[in-house]
Amino acid sequence: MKPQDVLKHPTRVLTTDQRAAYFRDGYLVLPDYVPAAWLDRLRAAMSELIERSRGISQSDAIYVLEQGHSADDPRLHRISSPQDQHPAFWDFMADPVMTDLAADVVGPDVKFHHAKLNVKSGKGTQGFGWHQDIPAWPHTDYSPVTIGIYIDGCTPEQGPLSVAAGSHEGPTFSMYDDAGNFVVRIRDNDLAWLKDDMIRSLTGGPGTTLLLNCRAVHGSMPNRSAAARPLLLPVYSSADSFPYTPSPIPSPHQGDIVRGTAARFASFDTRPLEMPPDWRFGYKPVWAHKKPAY
Ligand SMILES: O=C(O)CCC(=O)C(=O)O
Repeated sequence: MKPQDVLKHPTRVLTTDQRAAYFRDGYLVLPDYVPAAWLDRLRAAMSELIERSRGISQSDAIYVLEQGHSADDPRLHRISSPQDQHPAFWDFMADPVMTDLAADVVGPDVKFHHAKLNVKSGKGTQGFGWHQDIPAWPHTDYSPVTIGIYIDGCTPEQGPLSVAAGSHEGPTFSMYDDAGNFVVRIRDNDLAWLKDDMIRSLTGGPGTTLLLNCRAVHGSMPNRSAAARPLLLPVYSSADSFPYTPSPIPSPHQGDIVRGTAARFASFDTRPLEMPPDWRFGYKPVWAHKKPAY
């Protein structure tokens, strides 16, 4: 669904000014949005998943390990599809606390696409270069929104997600490097337009929630503090927005209508988008994928 059609529906969670800011800037911050009872449940579930990671020594389809990870000192970059590893995460992602919020920016019929939990363990955990998300999972329009929840909050030292305000209205960029690797990073020579005064560094207390349009240019610095910086990142779209490639982070829940009803017709926004690698052949970290030959 396109923004002009979303705007015909009343908001439930956001004020009309907040929704207008999301469509203008491509992102929105809701300080302390997620209630403490949910945060406690999510924290407990995350601890269980981190405990399980003590048993592995190499990144796999679920865990992306950080340098120095060991059974004694679990260090994680990311947990992929946490909603498929612990029921608390799916309960949360399908709850109105999330789905009503998504509905305010994608329309009343809401579809789940995928999720990840960027744990970003403390002490030097790597950041993310400037990138856009939609080139990894193209949809028929640009309704998809990532809703980021800082489970424990995020300080400036912890590598907050940073976004270039208004960049969702600009072009989409290649996520391939010169050697044809899908590196999920915009090349330096495509970033001359990015000025310091456009960059918003999104910090906040526990439960602070970020809405990020799928075209918004964003990234984050390494986590230099001693504490981990877990950021839960479920992705939703309008029900009438359809992915046209397999997902790099697959889930049995992909395509679930978590609010409202399924769509009979697809919505199309034909602004161009470079194709991602072919994700059909099982999981490899995205950056290990090559550009298709064409
Ligand atoms: O977790 C972060 O700091 C950034 C996350 C991000 O940009 C992503 O996963 O696409």
